[in-house]
Amino acid sequence: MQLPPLKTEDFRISVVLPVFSETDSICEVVKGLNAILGARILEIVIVMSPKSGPDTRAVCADLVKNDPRIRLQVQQVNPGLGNGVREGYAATKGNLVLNIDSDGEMELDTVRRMLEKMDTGQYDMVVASRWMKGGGFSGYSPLKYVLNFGFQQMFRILFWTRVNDLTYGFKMMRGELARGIAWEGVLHEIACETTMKPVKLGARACAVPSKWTARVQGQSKNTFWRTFRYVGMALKILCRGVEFSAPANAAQGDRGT
Ligand SMILES: Nc1nc2c(ncn2[C@@H]2O[C@H](COP(=O)(O)OP(=O)(O)OP(=O)(O)O)[C@@H](O)[C@H]2O)c(=O)[nH]1
Ligand SMILES: [Mg+2]
Repeated sequence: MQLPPLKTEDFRISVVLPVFSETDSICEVVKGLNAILGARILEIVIVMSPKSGPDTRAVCADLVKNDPRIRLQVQQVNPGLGNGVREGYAATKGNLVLNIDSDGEMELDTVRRMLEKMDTGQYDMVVASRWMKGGGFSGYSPLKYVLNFGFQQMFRILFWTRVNDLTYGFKMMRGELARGIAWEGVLHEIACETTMKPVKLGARACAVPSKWTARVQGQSKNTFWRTFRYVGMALKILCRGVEFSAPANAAQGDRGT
């Protein structure tokens, strides 16, 4: 596949920010992104779960009130982060889409490194990697750590990619990919799907180091058992390949090239 070149001065970034039970960390993420990306932010699409509590709702409403680029979307199809991210992607208009969690676990400085890679014009997707030198985990479950390591080793070979964090939902990709690929993940497996499908399509992908630090508020919904959904998704993509969402979008035109 080959996407048309995108010049640095033309970057218009849509941020997709899924929200479930967070409050303060949402504001910190928005503030941090504004400091790093500034005028390159076209929009911030907050996709809030319909099950979010009043505190979370109030924080989101406040953010929208204070910045016209921020939109609040209540997730239509529930449950699941996957449905939320898909609705967020579909609503974007930017030529770059940044996917970042609102729980404060993702290192904001990584976005600078993503931009540097995008600036080179050599990549369609830049993925944050906790497994690169300079990245890492702090406060991660030891069992999940071991399982995650094994997953990376196996699927990196099967997908034949240098991207060495295939399960992380923190990434920047071309808008054509975010809106053009038919995403299927319902729960947290969307995190690996959104890297594996572009890689499988032949998108030019690279990774940048990133530190993960366990949240200090709200609850993770990513239970141990959901880990196995990642394996199911990866195998499905390997066996069935990748489909496109709508005939009219740009990525479809690149199919097979
Ligand atoms: N819209 C929406 N957002 C969600 C949903 N579930 C989780 N989120 C958000 O998605 C992000 C990631 O969710 P977590 O449950 O922390 O999952 P995770 O970070 O992949 O998993 P951990 O490694 O355990 O932290 C957070 O910003 C949550 O607020 C959901 O059902 N709908
Ligand atoms: Mg989390």
